[in-house]
Amino acid sequence: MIARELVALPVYTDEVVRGLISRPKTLPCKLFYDDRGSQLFEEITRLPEYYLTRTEFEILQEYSREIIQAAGPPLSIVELGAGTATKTGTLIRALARKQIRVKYFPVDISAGALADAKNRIKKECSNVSILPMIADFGDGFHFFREIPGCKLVLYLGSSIGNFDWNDATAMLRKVREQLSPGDSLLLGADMVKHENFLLPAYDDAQGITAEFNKNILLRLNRELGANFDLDSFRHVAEWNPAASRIEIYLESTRTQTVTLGLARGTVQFRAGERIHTENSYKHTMPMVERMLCVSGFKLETTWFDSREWFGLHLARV
Ligand code: AVI
Repeated sequence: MIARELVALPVYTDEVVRGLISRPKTLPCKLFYDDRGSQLFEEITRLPEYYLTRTEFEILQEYSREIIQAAGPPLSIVELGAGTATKTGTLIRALARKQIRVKYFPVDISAGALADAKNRIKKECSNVSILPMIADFGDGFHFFREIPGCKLVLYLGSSIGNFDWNDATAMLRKVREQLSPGDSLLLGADMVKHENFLLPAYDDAQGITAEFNKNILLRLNRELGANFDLDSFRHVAEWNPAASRIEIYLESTRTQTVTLGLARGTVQFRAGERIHTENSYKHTMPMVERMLCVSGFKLETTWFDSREWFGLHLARV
């Protein structure tokens, strides 16, 4: 009898195969974020060209008191996709000036990121109870029910921009379903600006974004046993004004056949053929208002930086 070794396929295998046999070829951007990808994204947030993180942080530093006043304490802060909570300290401190006991609930899929978030906020803000929650947003937001009292839900970093319209509104609607009158949402959204500023943010001089993009292929080689030759793909970032989004691709520089290892198949590439790996939507105020309204929220106040490049939008249920 032949002993066969059973090998568990990564959970994303079907999605990857479907994406690579479709026209145009696609890969889901959630695959960016393994340990190396998360590290590269942290590096991106510090790049001179990547204005998003810095600009949002400036708005928070300038307006945290106003934001907290508008949200209306007493409340708890819940941060979706908190990551390592690099920007949240100022808001928490502003709330701590208004209310004796502050509870902060960072929510993320990564236990490692949550541990970092807890340590950071503990150092930056005294007298705050930090209650990390591991959750996959795909499973909904039922865990909100475990959080008593009024909530200010943060969804920062323009993470909403990586969802297409239907997925963004479906996600916000699920958040809305678990909130009650008095609760609010603070949504960070990157705004439309000239492509001379947008494109370098997604194609930086040091090539960190290119490495971040190619990390998907490295991950498929490692976890699926695929044999993508990283040197035969180049990083491409384009501004699509009609769709109001930056589009990220990996473009094959030659005709080639890639084997998908455990997924047991091959994929052919023509020279110049692309894999679409990410969209990053850039918003106008009508887009933000409509997105919130369709999801059951009403936009109340927006805080911008001086160039109006990034907006923090406070919405009520
Ligand atoms: C996480 N997200 C908001 C980033 C963005 O700007 O769309 C992901 C990213 N992709 C390339 N650079 C950064």
